[in-house]
Amino acid sequence: PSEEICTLANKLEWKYEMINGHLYKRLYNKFSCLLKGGVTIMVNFKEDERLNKLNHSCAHLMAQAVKHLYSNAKFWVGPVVESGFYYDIDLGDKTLTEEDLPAIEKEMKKIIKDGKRIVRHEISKEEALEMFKDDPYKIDLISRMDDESTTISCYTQGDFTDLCRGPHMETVKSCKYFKLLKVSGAYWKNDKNNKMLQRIYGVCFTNEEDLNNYLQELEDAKNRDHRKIGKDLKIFMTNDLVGKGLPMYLPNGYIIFEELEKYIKGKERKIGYKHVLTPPLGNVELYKTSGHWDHYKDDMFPVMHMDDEEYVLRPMNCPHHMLIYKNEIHSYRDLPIRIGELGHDFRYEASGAVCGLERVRAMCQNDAHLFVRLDQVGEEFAKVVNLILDVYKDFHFDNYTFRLSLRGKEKEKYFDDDEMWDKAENMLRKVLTDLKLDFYEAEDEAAFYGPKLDVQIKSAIGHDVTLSTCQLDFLLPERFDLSYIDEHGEKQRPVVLHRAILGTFDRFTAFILEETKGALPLWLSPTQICVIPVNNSYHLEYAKEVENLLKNKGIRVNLDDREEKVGYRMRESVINKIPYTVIIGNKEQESNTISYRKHGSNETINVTIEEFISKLTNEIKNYK
Ligand code: TSB
Ligand code: ZN
Repeated sequence: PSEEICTLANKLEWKYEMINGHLYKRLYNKFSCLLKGGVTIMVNFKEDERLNKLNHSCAHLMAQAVKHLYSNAKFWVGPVVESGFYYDIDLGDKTLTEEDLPAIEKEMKKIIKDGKRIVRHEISKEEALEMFKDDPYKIDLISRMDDESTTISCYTQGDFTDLCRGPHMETVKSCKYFKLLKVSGAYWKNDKNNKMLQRIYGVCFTNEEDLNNYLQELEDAKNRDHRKIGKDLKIFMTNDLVGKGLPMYLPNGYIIFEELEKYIKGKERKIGYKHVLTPPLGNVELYKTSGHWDHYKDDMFPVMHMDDEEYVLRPMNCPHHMLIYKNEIHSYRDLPIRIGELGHDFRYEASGAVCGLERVRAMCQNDAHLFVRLDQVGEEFAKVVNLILDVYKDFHFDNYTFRLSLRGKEKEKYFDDDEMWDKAENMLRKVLTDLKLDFYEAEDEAAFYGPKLDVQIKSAIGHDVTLSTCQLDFLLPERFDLSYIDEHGEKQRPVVLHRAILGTFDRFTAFILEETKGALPLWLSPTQICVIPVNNSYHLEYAKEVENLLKNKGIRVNLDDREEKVGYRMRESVINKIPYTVIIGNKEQESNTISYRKHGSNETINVTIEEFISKLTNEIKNYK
């Protein structure tokens, strides 16, 4: 990108782009900006030459320090990545841990202080082979360089020489503001049959402020990670004995699940959805009929053989819903028919991709299939988009983007019918344009049966994932031979919209935990109120009375009558992100009132119990 674009992009949170006469808007994030069709503009590390060079030099500096500490160290490659650098190192039998990093950092600082120049020199391939003859990794690299006449560059700083294309800073002194971040194992050449090397990650900046800001950002992301919050607040757990990607909701998590269920079903019922319950597995024939077998098998758990039949855990609920629609004859007047389900689905997600509640192998979708006439597609789609916006407003979400997900070039992944795809994609594009929605287009992100409107969000650790989705499908009605009777008594095919507003309860929970940093709104909080009697001998009875009054109103209360100091119990209530902490002491008891503190505030407010209850019920009702 031109310098102009970079400057602009840095200034704007949103990036605008004119493509085929349409204006696209895309949330701009600090490191990369995905425009359309996979064009990625990298700023910061990739675009800033100096930072690039600096991080590269810092990788060499780290390698030199490692060599000082571990004389048997052999080095593979040390590239600059989007946020810093890493180096893959063979340390024999030694497996590094994070505890080894401070010593390496210390040695790096010593080298910086020594302040050697970084000097480039060029040698022939033959000389290089001789120079690195004891280093199989370098020999591997050199051997793959073009031909005998290639000149190879090396960089030397003090007692350390590394093969490198460069460019580098002039002296190691420049690498003053660095930090080693983590270590991990990495197979040589990414092949699990090869030796596991030690990969050390680090980052380097031109000044202390940038480094500190970056480290603070990393720290914030770590604290916002739903896996940490989910553990701290006892929301879910995983255990390898159960299996990868199979989280278990603890009592607190199950309350969130139930509240979300009540919430979304209530909204859906109001606008004409009917909910059903269908089994989470089905005959393979069902998925052969739907097309999942041809296009989605790799994402499914393997077949179970039962008697003479074959069954699979379902990856989606659509086939079941198609048959529910087909169970009755429908008139054009009955449409749209909206069949919703909290459908339990199973997908064989790659083990490296599963992540807490964000990407699981057993999930529960907030799913629905809408059966509509062709002339109702636009209106029904608009209703789904409005429902999404309505829900996001209740949750105060505003960090998301709309993506029109289209078919990609790998045609075998998608149902093969060019005409159907063109029709669906054009129709969807028109619907979105008519809705004046800001969206960008992405190829190879469609479902196998049709294009989608996806709502993309960013997780704390930077994953770009889909939350809500609404999909246009001409295929499944065909495959299941669905019909309705039109006004002339003729059979017609309905169109299907697949949609999930919360996506899955799993991913939604992950997202809301990260958005709120665990401080959930009152209506969703597992424990809504913590009641603390100052002194059990005097105040316990009244505290219990308050507890019961709240409980009778359906409010989730925890009476903390442990023999601990008030300050300690209050702090714990804050750590557990409980929305309101109620303190009961002499004053409250005598005046028949309570004093409360709202999470995040230091103000203590004294009110009557009636006032408090009415405040709470009002807040709950309005999803505050
Ligand atoms: C909307 N048949 C449609 C349905 O009718 C469907 O299954 N669409 S989907 O494949 O896009 O999944 C729906 C939603 O589930 C996604 O938008 C996403 O929010 C969520 N989801 C998908 N895979 C996972 C997963 N592995 N873990 C958690 N949530 C997931
Ligand atoms: Zn579906």
